[in-house]
Amino acid sequence: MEGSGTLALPLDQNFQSIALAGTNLTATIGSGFSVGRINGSAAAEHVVLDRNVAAVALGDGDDSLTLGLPDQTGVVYDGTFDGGAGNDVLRFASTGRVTIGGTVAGFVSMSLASNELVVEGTLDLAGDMLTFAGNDAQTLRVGLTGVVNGTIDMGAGDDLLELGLGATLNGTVSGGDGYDTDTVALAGARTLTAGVLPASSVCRPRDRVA
Ligand SMILES: [Ca+2]
Repeated sequence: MEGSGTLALPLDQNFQSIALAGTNLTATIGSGFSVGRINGSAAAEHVVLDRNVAAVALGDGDDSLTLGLPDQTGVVYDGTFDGGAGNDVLRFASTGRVTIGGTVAGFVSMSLASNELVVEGTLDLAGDMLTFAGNDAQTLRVGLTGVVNGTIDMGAGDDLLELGLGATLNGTVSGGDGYDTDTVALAGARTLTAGVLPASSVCRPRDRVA
């Protein structure tokens, strides 16, 4: 799809792939159909999807991706969502808890309508720098299979970072402004690399298992 403007696409068939060349896309996928992948170009593309897809790669340019609908809850995004180079923005519109089950990388800003994000897949790749938008208190919960790379700033507000059993924190997570708390669930010995947690935070080990 080429040209400027926004294409509103209520799906009435499955698409293996949609290629955008500077065109914005608002796709209503619904429950009966699927989209394999959406590829952007070097130009800026703004994509709005009502649900999970297998893969989105927006390429260069200052792109944005909005996922979900406000009334959704407990949504798991198990696709691969790549903002590519540029100042790319990711928005999760659901007011209920959102879980990353796949991979999210290449975005510089993320906004969470629910203020709560669970990572069971991978958030960011090495070298990514991601800031949580908004001033509300936000929770980042890294679960059993969750991996967080890159440099993450949770922004303003009294934020909470929870590292569950088995969670992998390779990068750094900063609480930003506010009174921030990190909760680390421990089962036996646990070593965190120096500097991965914000210096201003309070670390409260819990769920300690002998
Ligand atoms: Ca692009």
